[in-house]
Amino acid sequence: MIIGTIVKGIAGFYYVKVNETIYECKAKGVFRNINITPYVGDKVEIVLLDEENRGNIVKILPRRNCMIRPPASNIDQAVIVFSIKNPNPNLQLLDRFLVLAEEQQLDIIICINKIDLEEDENACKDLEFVYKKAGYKTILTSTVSDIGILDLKEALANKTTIFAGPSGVGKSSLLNSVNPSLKLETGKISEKIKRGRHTTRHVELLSLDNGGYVLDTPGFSSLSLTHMDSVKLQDYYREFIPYNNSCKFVPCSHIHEPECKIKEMVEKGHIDMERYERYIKLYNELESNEQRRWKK
Ligand SMILES: Nc1nc2c(ncn2[C@@H]2O[C@H](COP(=O)(O)OP(=O)(O)O)[C@@H](O)[C@H]2O)c(=O)[nH]1
Ligand SMILES: [Mg+2]
Ligand SMILES: [Zn+2]
Repeated sequence: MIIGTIVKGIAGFYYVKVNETIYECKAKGVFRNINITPYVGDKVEIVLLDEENRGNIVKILPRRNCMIRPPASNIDQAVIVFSIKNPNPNLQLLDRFLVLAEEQQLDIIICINKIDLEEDENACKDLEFVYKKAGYKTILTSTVSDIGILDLKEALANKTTIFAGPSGVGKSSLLNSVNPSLKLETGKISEKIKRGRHTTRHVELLSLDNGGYVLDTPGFSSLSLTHMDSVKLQDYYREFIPYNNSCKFVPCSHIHEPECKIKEMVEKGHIDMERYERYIKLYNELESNEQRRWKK
């Protein structure tokens, strides 16, 4: 029995890595009948068809988790990359990435890149502090000044990691610094050329030389959370969790209700005020999505 990992899928072919060999496989009709599509990240059983590394996928082993966008399974952790400058951090977007990663129950590392561009050292530290205090592991990096790269590399060893974050923050550059043989394309210009050529974007797990896999995603400038219920949102704010069920009203949205523990903690400075304000904004957005759905 041969078990491998799907590292890439293009036009009906799945590339399955078994040790250091890649097998080009098709998924037999049996999956279509049970309505399962193989995903990058899937552990699969294959049978070989010939001596030329071609095979068939005959079984998908149970998934630990599964994401729709990008379509991938068995992801251990997310590295959410933002840059301190060029582009400036959009914290509303960062919080959305965090909410999505929390929903998927991924381990999370926040990477603040391009710190070489910020003369005021405190600006990086202050941003880092907000998220450290909320309970996140953070890494400050620069691919130009070679800062934080070893820490990042260590965090990726033997794990499957998705790199997420807006376009242009340095995701591909960071991966190249961690593992130079990847030779990923970087820079806005190359992305524009790619789009112009209508090259189809495919999802691919890249192998690192320290046993890890990474998924480099194209940047997102916005993230829709339309599938999410407003009442669930608070579960994805780590700093709220210690006060679960401590409010007078249960459930409590932590917005309008009196004697709300979360509001008290914000007033006392134990929870970051601006992150709480972004929570309210996101909550209101989810709630108005729901009202729109009900009206239909
Ligand atoms: N100053 C500075 N520029 C960086 C750093 N990392 C990446 N860049 C630049 O930022 C641009 C976008 O990088 P890229 O890796 O393509 O970003 P991606 O879209 O997130 O993959 C490129 O021009 C890189 O050279 C960094 O640490 N410092
Ligand atoms: Mg990139
Ligand atoms: Zn409350």
